[in-house]
Amino acid sequence: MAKLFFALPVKELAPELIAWRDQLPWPGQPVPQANLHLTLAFLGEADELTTRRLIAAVERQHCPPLAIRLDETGWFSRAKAAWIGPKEWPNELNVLARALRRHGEKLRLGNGEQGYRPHVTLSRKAGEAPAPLPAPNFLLQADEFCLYQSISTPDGVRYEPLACWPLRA
Ligand code: 3AM
Repeated sequence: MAKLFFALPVKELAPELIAWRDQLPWPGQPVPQANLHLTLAFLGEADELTTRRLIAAVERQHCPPLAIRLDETGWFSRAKAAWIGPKEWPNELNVLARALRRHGEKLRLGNGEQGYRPHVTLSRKAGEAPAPLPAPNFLLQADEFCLYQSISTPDGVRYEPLACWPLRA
């Protein structure tokens, strides 16, 4: 079994986000640079056959490249995750996230959550929200999305891309 989720990789922007976070009194335990991503859909545990079926189904998924401005911070109090995210975002991002969630649901994957709030988690175990100022201003230009496997190791969690698909106009 593999613990799966779809996300946009953050890639070139990741070092900038880390440098920005690390010069602030940011709450919680910092997420390592290699783990930064913008989740599209959480799928949970899947066996190998289901994973292969999911990858085959997603081949036909279409989405244009996405430009997402990360211009606010936030905090999920229950998950204790402090994040950076967009105030507004292209509707194509909602459409892609919903389509990927549905691909999962057809294979009985996912957690049934309906709402979607794009964000890049910068720390976990955060007991309070990050300060709203200084407001961030980064542009995430996404040209692909990936299916990731979440792997627990003695050094913490690691996310391994199993398959990626281009975002094309
Ligand atoms: O980086 P974020 O927080 O957006 O929070 C987990 C992380 O997303 C989320 O999946 C991503 C990779 O682990 N996640 C983990 N367990 C989850 C669950 N049960 C979950 N999201 C929803 N329900």
